[in-house]
Amino acid sequence: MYGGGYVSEEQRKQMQFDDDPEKLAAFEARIDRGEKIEPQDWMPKEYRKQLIRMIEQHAHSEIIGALPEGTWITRAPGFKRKMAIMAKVQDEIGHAQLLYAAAETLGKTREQMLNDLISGKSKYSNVFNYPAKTWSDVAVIGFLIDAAAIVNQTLNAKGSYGPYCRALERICYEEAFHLKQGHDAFVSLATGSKRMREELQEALNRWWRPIIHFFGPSDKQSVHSDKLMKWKVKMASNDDMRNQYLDMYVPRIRELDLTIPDPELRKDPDTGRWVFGDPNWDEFYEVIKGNGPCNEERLAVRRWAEENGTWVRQALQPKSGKYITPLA
Ligand code: FAQ
Repeated sequence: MYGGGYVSEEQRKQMQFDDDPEKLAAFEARIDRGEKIEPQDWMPKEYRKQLIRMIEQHAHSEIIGALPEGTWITRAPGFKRKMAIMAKVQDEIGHAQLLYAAAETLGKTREQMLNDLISGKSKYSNVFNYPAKTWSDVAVIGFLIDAAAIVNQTLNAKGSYGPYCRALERICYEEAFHLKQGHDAFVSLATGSKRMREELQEALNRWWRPIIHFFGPSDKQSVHSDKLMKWKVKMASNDDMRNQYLDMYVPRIRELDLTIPDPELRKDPDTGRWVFGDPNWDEFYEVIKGNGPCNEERLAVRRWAEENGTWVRQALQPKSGKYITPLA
């Protein structure tokens, strides 16, 4: 089983011990009152570390997330869709900018974050390690993955860390637009010719499992949820977010007469929760460990960008000698 990033009981005690108990109590009281924590405020080491991890992974997901759709800018059907997907990809890079800036307020530089991405040390969302083989894949990403991101981000925008929440709020406005373009592309295919419907169904079959994985492992397997929810960084558990998403989007897929590729998927009338078939969590852990179908290809693009952008950063280098990162 996957063990990356696991915080042992020993480490956990050490982290608690390192923090002044009085300051910790005052900090937690502020969180309980719903106050925002700002960069200059005292915060436990573990809160800072967790926020850096999560915001950084989110930022990486945006720049890597631009790649599957980016390859479709020139191939999107028609001028309007080319324009829309180009604008969306540009927005995603902008989201990465906002998120890297929010993570920087916690003390990790952009250069360190990008190095950790390129070296494979940092994670990013599992879903972007799958290929966008057809235009239908782009429609699935634009509708169903953007929708999943919005469920997560709308909740977490009400969280405790000011800079992250403000970045999420802005990102959600833009993603609501992305969702409209994704939905429009998805519905056009679903209501199009027999061939278009078949292609969309095939794309849905490919993406359904990664989408279930998107919200993270089940609550029982989640490593960080308890602490993050206590400190209001995560405003709902992985299973609760996944359930909320299924509530909203299963009916919207089914009303288009498409088949969700999970015969066991049903809503339990007693619990009000969705029950689904085994989503193969081993596949999820392999993908986030770097062994998914496109991990190498995605990181190779970022390495290429780093290497080929060096001369630009050098040309822009101020006299102070401060290194200018690719996204600065
Ligand atoms: N992918 O203990 P938990 C987007 C890792 S933005 C990869 O449950 P946590 C926009 C996790 O890091 C998409 N790894 O973790 C867009 C941990 O490993 P670590 C990104 C995952 O943090 C749309 C381990 O598993 N969104 O899509 C994933 O409490 C369309 C144990 O898991 C965000 O990043 C995963 N899906 O909960 C762009 C939102 N799930 O670090 C282009 C912010 C879990 O110990 C086109 N992040 N892991 O080595 C979050 O809300 C949380 O971090 C979760 C995971 C919910 C993703």
